Amino acid sequence: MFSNLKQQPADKILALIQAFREDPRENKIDLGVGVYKNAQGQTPIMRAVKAAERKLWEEETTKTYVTLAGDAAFSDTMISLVLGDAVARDRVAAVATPGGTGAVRQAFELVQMANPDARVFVSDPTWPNHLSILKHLGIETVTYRYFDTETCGVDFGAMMADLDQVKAGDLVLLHGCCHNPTGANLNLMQWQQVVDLLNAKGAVPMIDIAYQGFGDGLDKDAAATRLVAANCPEALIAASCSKNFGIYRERTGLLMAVAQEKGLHGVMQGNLAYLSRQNYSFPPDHGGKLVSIVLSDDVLRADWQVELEEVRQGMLALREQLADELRRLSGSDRFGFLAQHRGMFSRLGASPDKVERLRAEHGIYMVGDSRMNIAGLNSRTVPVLAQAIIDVGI
Ligand code: PLP
Ligand code: TYF
Repeated sequence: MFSNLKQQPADKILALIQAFREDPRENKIDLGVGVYKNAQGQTPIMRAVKAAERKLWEEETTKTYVTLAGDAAFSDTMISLVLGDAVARDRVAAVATPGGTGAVRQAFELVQMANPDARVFVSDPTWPNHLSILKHLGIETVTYRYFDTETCGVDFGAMMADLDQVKAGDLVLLHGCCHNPTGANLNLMQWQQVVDLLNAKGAVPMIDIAYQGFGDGLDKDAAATRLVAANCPEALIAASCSKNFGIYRERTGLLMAVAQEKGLHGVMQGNLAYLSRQNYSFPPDHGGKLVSIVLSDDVLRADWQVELEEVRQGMLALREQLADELRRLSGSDRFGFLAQHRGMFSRLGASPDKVERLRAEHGIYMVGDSRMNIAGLNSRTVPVLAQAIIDVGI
């Protein structure tokens, strides 16, 4: 039986981790996988998360099963964090999932159950796992143009022209903030136009929000998601706690299904629980507990927000420094987009051979599509990267 299996293509982002590890050069720079790193290159446990862990260790009295939907305190605190008061709580069904990836996977499965003919529209480019999960599930995928390689911003005209092809019952996947891999995002007026178009067509939006707090701040980063949730008859939202709580390996995410129509809540909640049961029964609980403890304790929450804000400001400062350095070296503003992009990533718009030269000649690792993780830099390595970018002729 197993001899029928074919080798699967490796995840190009994860493969970079290994390649970087094996590189003996001391001054190598890792701008690959999307994990936050501080100036010392570490991914620390956030103070409030550590404190929540201590509290949980002291107070938790059982490890028995929770429910198929996970801990209600986790859902409630996360729904507030992501949606604020944009929609009434009784319009939102939610399940805890293994990471944001689990939420994405289960959202697609829910769509498949609700409408087997649904096509899923995804930005070109998007996070590669979106594409591979859709392919694995056998869901028809259509790309819409998104990134303008000239300006390194969003090609909004092309995006809207492509989204004009959506039909009633299709799903349109959008990144809530901090687009991965490009770093280029819509403004709120553009979001409103997308909402109006989808509503006119009868298509359903799905928001993947994995970087709330990494772009313009917790509320601003959630503004587009809230706009969609408040103004569309139906929406799916996949939220990840991996980055903004720094709990990557705890596998903590939440899938939310919003319907304005009264009476759908029960059936949606039941279907989400059903999907958990088909996949793994009960979702992981530890990470969700940490999140709900942090979010419902005023002192821990305030400390978490301070630390998250430091992370965000640190990445913004690196963006400014890199854009300044490149302005000086290139004598032009053609890299100004780096300071406009938001989140961990920016797509440089360089060809794969230039990305390869950065690795071979300078020991600088980024994804082949020229996506770099800004958090892999520090104030000392920014000038090194800037010089290398100029040297390889980007
Ligand atoms: N969606 C996007 C766009 C991401 O970049 C990520 C990765 O961090 C995720 C979802 C899910 O991450 P995780 O499953 O680690 O929570
Ligand atoms: O895009 C990234 O780098 C993060 C981390 O299969 C990641 O989202 C990368 C690949 C993957 C899972 C997570």
